[in-house]
Amino acid sequence: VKHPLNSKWTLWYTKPAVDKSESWSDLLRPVTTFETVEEFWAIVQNIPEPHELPLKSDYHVFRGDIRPEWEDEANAKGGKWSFQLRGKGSDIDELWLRTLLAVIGETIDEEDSQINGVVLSIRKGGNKFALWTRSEDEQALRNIGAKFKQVLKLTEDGHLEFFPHSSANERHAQPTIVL
Ligand code: M7G
Repeated sequence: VKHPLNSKWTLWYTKPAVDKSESWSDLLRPVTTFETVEEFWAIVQNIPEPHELPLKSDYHVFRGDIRPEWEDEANAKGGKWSFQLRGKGSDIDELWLRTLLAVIGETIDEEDSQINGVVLSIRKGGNKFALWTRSEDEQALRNIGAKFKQVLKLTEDGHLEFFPHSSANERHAQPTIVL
């Protein structure tokens, strides 16, 4: 018996650039699609864990046909809740799995799905987790942010930041909400 998820999801991978001529769209590729719990676990068991990924790579898990890009019409009016893991001590593999389960299990926003996808970015300055949302509705975002903090086991305030995609190209974009 297979246990269907609420949505179909696609895992995308951004590979690190080897030289500067490679653009964002050269590096981003869909890897696989899943729509049941069983398919999800089969994928998780067969892909590198976050701690094995190279610097400057990303995993993206997005709903249905939504591309993990600001330009996709589902993302255009939304933004992301972003958390940067600083220092050692946190288990990135565990936090990523907890985040994925919360997203595909739809436990973060139970009513209408504000969440389009989730991104893990492997970066020198600290790995990042980002939850991409459909809109900028502040109350909905605060509710989602509070749940995301629980998933990431964040006990203090000030570590979760919301950035609208409309500011994605600004050099010194400031978060519009901090939790
Ligand atoms: P990032 O991974 O969001 O930031 O974007 P970080 O590396 O500082 O952690 C890195 C670069 O990838 C951006 O400056 C863009 O050139 C490109 N890029 C990232 N995203 C998410 C997009 C996107 O959605 N659309 C386009 N066109 N480029 C993107």
